[in-house]
Amino acid sequence: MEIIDWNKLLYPYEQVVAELELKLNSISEGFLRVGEYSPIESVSGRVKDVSSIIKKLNRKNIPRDRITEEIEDLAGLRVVCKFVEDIARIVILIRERDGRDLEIVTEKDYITNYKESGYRSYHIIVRYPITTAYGYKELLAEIQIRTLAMNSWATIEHMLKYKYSGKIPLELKQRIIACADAAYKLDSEMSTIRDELIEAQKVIEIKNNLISEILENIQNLYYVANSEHVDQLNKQFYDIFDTGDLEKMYIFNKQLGIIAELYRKQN
Ligand code: 0O2
Repeated sequence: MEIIDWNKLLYPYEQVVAELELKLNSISEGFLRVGEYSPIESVSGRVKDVSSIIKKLNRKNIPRDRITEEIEDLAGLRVVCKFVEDIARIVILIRERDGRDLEIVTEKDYITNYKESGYRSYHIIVRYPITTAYGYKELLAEIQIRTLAMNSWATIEHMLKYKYSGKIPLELKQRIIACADAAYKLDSEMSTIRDELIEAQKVIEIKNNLISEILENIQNLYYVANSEHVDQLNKQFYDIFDTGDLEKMYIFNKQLGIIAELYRKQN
């Protein structure tokens, strides 16, 4: 039997994971930068470990020379979101990239058609192009999209499966299914407060962006203004910051603009 060079086989997948992780995180960052609610709570990635690959090969009777074609999740990305509604938004964002920087191979909706185990998640298998030390490749990756509740359930169930080598006792299995139903109910309840939370998060983001802008403006003033005056303005900002009043911060930022303009003209 030919010996598999696991390092050589899996190394390019590390690049796939790193690039996709960066791109998915950038989507989230983009929303937050403009003070918008991001449907993405967190992104993580991993390359499947060798023992897990061998188990899958044996379980699904896959020939060893077909690993990269048959195992779709050698590169795995997990996108976690707060609400079920966010999943659809993330799916749309990924579909928009189809034919651009990735190609969607298939989608598996385990939310509408949840698994017997109680597993809920939305999977998108993509073909992703990379240029590695070994040349150009198009490799498969699996993007799992799920809510925080679905994720905590799946993480615990996965650990139990591992503990019992896939053969979880019936009584425990039933309790796990009951937990999956409870997680589903939690997601449904959470959906009812989604709009309120989105509004609150938007205000937080707007405030954070405004604070960064003010601090940058104060910093820039040191180049053109008298430093005592800037220190005074700095102190004034911290007083306003303590009040937490967004309106006052807006007005203060506008005043900074006027002051900067006056100094520039004067110089
Ligand atoms: P690991 O250890 O996470 O890597 P298919 O032929 O498509 O039916 P396949 O290829 O196993 O079978 O795909 P499927 O069913 O979509 O599962 C892909 C991955 O989804 C799994 O990878 C798990 O990560 C996750 N998953 C699927 N079903 C369950 C489940 O019941 N519970 C949990 N916790 N996760 C699940 P692996 O290789 O099975 O496992």
